[in-house]
Amino acid sequence: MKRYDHKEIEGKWQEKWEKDAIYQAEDFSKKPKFYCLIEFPYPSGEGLHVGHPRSYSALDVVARKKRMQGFNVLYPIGWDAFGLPTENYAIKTKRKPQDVTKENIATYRKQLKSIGLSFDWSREVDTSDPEYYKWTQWIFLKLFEKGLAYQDEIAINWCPSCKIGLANEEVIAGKCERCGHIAEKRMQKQWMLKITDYAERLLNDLDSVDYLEKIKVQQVNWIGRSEGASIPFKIKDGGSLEVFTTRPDTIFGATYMVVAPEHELAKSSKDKKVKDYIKKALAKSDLERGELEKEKTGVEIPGVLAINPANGKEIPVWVADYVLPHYGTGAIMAVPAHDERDFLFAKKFKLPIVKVVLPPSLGTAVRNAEDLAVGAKSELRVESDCYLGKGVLTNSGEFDGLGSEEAKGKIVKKTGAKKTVNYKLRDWIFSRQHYWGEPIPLIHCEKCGVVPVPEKDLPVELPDVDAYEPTDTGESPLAKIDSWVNVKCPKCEGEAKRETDTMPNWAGSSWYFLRYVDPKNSKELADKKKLEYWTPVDLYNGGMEHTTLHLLYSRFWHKFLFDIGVVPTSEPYAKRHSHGMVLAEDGTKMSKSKGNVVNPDEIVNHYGADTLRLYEMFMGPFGEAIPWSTTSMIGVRRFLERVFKLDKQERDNTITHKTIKKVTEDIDKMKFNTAISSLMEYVNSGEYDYEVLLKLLAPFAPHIVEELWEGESSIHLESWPVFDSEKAKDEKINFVIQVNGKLKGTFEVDSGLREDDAMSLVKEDSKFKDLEIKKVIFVPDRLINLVV
Ligand code: ANZ
Ligand code: ZN
Repeated sequence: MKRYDHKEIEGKWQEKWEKDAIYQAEDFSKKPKFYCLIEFPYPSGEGLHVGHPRSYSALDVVARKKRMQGFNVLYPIGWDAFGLPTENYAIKTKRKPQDVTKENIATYRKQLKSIGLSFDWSREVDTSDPEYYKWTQWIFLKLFEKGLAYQDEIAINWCPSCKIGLANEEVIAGKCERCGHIAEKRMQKQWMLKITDYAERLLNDLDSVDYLEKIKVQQVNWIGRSEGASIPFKIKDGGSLEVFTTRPDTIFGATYMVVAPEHELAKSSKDKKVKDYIKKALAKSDLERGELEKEKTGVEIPGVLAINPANGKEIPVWVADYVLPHYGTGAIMAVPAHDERDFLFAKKFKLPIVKVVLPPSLGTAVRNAEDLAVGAKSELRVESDCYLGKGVLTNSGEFDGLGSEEAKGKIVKKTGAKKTVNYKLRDWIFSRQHYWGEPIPLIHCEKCGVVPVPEKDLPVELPDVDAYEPTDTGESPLAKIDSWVNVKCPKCEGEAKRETDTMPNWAGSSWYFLRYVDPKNSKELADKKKLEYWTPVDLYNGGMEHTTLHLLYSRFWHKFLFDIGVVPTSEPYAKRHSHGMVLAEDGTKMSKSKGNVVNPDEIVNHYGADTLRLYEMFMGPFGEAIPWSTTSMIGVRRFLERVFKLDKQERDNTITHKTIKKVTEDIDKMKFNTAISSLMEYVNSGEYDYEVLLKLLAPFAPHIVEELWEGESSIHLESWPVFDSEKAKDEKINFVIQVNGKLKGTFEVDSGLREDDAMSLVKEDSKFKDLEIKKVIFVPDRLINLVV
């Protein structure tokens, strides 16, 4: 009996697959296409993390199964290669980021190949390759041409010690990520992209895509559409102050007003206290300022009184940093009886609190609140005299007794307000003052202004220099490289200077999936026919942390490219899924400093790529964070050892058809762990069909099955087993759910329901989802009892 020697087996087949190019996608094939995409990695100096293979193996499973089902699959890979860690490392070691990047990519490529993923390596892209970023720059020029790129003076994070502008992600808890010095705010000219022009479409078109619900919810909240009204308040000595409110019905309770420290009304005050306050407030980040828990601060602007248009009362105007400058009008009417932040503020500064909305009656309020969507619980806070819900008006003159909704419309009319829509979404800050990014392809000419680099001169390549350091002015390091900066103006041929800001590393990743379709095209970003064949992406998997930035940015660029006729669809991804993190054994995040990082190379070496892949798919539900467990990983290895020694036999029995059905459907639902459990049960039953077993296992553990396969060509070119639905049909049973032994309901389910499937049914049911379950008793085909 031969030994399961994973090293020999895996190396041998990886070489053969590569030689035979069996995973190459074919443009325009007659087969149905399937475009399967993972978020391409940033090739950091640290190499691959065991978290990477979780997502890559999962989509590899999907890709391999789809291929066996007769699809022409595109499963590509590339490098998101621009970025700060590389730049910082290069500065520290006095090397070129180009060279460091090349080395890192080589390491990643080797590591990924050792896992046996079925990528089409012939389509590799690298965002830092001038042949690639030529097209990133081209897209920028199109945005500029259409008025969607503009320059603005905005507050950026600034480290006074490193003398450098920091991206938001470089500010950790208010401090510079490099040196730990407190980051300040500083005004600087930045290129901005008008993503806000697309806010409405980015929101509405979520209806047309199949994203996990939690992903949609996050995008909806991030876009933050809010309907309300702009109401003008007269200022006693002339002028007016416009506020944005979602609750015009509370206007009789507006006992003071607040403007943001950036607001003209605040800035024009000569008062020393006001001036001092503004200075301090401007140094804080929006995040710090917006927090509800934070102690409220503010000062009254002396000599300024506003007139409440509803009742003619004179009310004071304050400046406070809890009002943000870029939302609504940067000014509010404060209604402390019905808004929590206003309430805390009014308590602290002893401002009057006037109740103007009563809960319809506590009973109905409770019921209504329960009917409301997520987050509505706070509506119920009646405690501390601050009632946030809608209700019946009181202390509101002629409007007393009206319901909130009806009153809103009438009050908007009476006060001469306008209905308005606001978005939380801000324009995208697109400038970075760094070296290692795509140069923004613009030229500044004294005579002609900002002139785009002509298309024929793209790419604007980064200058090849031995050393570059941050400047002390906050400008990009490129600003010091005279030979690169000084150019002729493309319009008037006079002396001009290049733009020295570079793009953020969200740029290259906003369209890379389009380049995979046609990676070597030198005439356009991708051939139109190929785009029509391959796009949209059928399945895109990535981390939840990319939901609001990357996912929204790339949807925005895609919509823009659609509008100018470059791509055939207005949405880039038909379906979006996300994976959970792989945690350290103790349940904490793996980190170098804690020394709890599992190195995938070692696992591949000692246990084999198939074990790593199968274990990562088996460790738990794909969407959840799961701690690494060496013990269960070894269990998975034992399973493969067992498979290696199985007898060859043929069976056409019920369990075979049921297993095919279960594995097929579970892969479609991305429930990889339960698919693997059923394969384990299939082996345990002893009644397996050997060929069927190998084929079903092929997407998960591609090397070992290839070794065991005795067909003429690769098992991965075989077709996926099909089941006879009659034979695979389950008997229906009434499955009982108990809580603490009491009957709480029944589900009609297929017999043979497993415990984890029963638990997911229970969790999907709103009746049970908030229970704190202490223990679960599971009786197969009869009941599940939750002890709480
Ligand atoms: C009066 C009022 C009474 C409000 C009340 C709320 C409840 P969303 O839903 O997030 O859009 N607001 C307006 N502009 C602001 C700014 N620049 N900074 C901080 N807060 C601002 O929130 C809209 C509400 O947030 C507005 O409605 C306003 O407070 C406040 F019982 O006006 B409201
Ligand atoms: Zn010029």
